[in-house]
Amino acid sequence: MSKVSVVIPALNEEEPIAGVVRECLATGMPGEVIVVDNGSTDRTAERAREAGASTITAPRGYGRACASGARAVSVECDIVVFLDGDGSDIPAFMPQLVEPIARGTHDFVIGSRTRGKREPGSMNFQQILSGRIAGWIMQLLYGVRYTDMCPFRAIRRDALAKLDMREETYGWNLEMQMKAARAKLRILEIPVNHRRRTGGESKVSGTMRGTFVAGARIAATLVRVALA
Ligand SMILES: Nc1nc2c(ncn2[C@@H]2O[C@H](COP(=O)(O)OP(=O)(O)OP(=O)(O)O)[C@@H](O)[C@H]2O)c(=O)[nH]1
Ligand SMILES: [Mg+2]
Repeated sequence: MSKVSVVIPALNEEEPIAGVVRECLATGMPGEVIVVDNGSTDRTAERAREAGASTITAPRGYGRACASGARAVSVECDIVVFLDGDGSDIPAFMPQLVEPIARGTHDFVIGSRTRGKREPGSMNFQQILSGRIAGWIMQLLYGVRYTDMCPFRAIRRDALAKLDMREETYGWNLEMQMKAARAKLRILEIPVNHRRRTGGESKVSGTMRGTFVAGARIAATLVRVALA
């Protein structure tokens, strides 16, 4: 039996976080759920613990949160699952992400929201388009097929450790996809449904500033990793 650890980056998500943790646990898959609190000023950590997660803190930055979570998993962990803390990813898809790795046929399984059913308003046009464009570029670079930069994904822990992840903010997700392809991991993309965040406020796609900062970081990551 593979041991699954779930890592959830969360910054000021006191409304949605408990539901996300409970839905993860309800799948029966995770041995642990780790919520990485990036210095929230609300009750995110408390709510996460009440729902059954353990919590750690990390400096600001999406990538720093994910990296800290990956370092904090138990020694028995074989598979690390990442998803957002805002309730937009649907934990019920976790078995579909984990099983190909547990069976030994794949090393990295990533969701695709653009191939799944999306609740209206859950992804904006820029997010859909940027995921597609990044996918086309990665196809040219590495011959892989990605249609999204979905945060909901599962990866073998030892494979992740070898990727030497560096991105500290919004480039993290794309960096993992590029490095997984470059390392010739056995990759599978599966459609996952997606919904609007279940409470709280958007930090990225919902604001002009967030969209611009994240977009610039993602573009810089694409160039940096491609040239490395
Ligand atoms: N911006 C930001 N988000 C973080 C950080 N650490 C963790 N997060 C989490 O990263 C996830 C993605 O952020 P969201 O605000 O949902 O961004 P988004 O998905 O583009 O926006 P929505 O459309 O509102 O879902 C959430 O779970 C945040 O709580 C951080 O340092 N900065
Ligand atoms: Mg979100």
